[in-house]
Amino acid sequence: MQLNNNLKLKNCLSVAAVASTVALMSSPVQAEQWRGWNIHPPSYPNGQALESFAKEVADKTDGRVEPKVYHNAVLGDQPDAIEQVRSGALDFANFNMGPMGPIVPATNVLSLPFIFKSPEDMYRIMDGEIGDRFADALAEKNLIALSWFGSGARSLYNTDHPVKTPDDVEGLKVRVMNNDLYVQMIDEMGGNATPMAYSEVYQSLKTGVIDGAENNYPSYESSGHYEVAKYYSLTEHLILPECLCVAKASWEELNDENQKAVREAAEDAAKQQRQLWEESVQESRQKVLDASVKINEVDDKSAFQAKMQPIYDAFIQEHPDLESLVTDIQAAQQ
Ligand code: GTR
Repeated sequence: MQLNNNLKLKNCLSVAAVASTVALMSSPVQAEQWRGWNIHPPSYPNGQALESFAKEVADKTDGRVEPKVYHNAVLGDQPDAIEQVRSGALDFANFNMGPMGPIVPATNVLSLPFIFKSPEDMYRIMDGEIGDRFADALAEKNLIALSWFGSGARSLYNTDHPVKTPDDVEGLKVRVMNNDLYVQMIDEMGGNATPMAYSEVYQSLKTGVIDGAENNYPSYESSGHYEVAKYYSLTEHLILPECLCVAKASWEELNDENQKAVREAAEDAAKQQRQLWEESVQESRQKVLDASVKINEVDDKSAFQAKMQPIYDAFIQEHPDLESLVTDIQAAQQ
C-alpha cells in the first residue's frame, strides 16, 4: 500500500468525549494524528521501540499527539520515505544513515567504511557533540533527529563461498543501499555493486540477479536473505547509526512542552532499541546457524581496510569541508 505522498492526511480529530463535556465552555481538544515509517517488521527491535515511542508520546502529551507506526515499509522504500518526512507528508521515521548520504552529504562521513571501530564507539560519539553536528546537518534538510538507534555492524553475505579476503569478492554482484559510496566500496573490493531497495533483495538473490548483499545479523535473518545466501562473512565494514527523525513541519507545530515530551520519548525509545538490539543479534545469529548458514570469521580485516583508502582520499578531496568531521571521529577513537 503506497499512500499518497503529497496530500498529507493530517486529520484533526475532535475528541468526542471531551468535546461533549466541555462543549459549552471551550472549543474541542484536537489531536494531531502522526504517521510514522518503519522499514522493519513490528517485532524487530526498531519496530518495538517505535511502538513504545508512539505510546509514550500519546501519554506525555495527554493525547494531543497520537503517533501511529506503519511497519514493513508499507509507506514506501527508504529513499522515498526520507523525502516524505522532509516534505512533512509523513511525521516521523527511523532512518538508517546509509541512504541519507545523497540528501545530507555530511552523513556520508558515517558511511565511510570502518570509520567506527565498534558499535560502542559509534554510540558514544553520536551521543556527544559530534552527533549534534550530524543532527544540525539533518535539520537543514527538514529532518529533526531526536535520538540515535544502533544497527550493529554490517557484513557481506553471498550464495556460494565464504569471503575471507577482498579477492573472494572478485566478480560478485552485491546489492548495496542507495548511495554511491557503497558502489565505490564494492568496486574497490573487486565486486560489482547493484544499488537496490531492501524490499527487492530477497527475490533478486533467489533469481540470481545478485550473488550477495551486506547487512547486520537481525536484518539478514528477518528479511529471510539467509535462506538463499548461506555464507555470512564477518567483514563488519559498516557501523551505521540510525535516527529517530521527526518532520520539521510537524516539530514546529508543537509547543515547547510537547516538544520536550516528544524528545524524551525518542530518547527512551533509543535506550530500549539499543538494549533489544543486543538480544536480537544473538537470537538472529542462532537462528541462521540453525538454518545451516556458514558463518565465516574474517580474522584479518586489514586487507579490506587497506582497500578503502582511495575512498577516504577521494571523499576528502571532494568535500574538504567535511574533513574535520572525519578526523574528529577518528581522533575520538584513539
Ligand atoms: C537495515 C536498516 C534499514 C535498511 C536496510 C537496508 O539494517 O536498518 O534501515 O537500511 O538495512 O539494507 O536497506
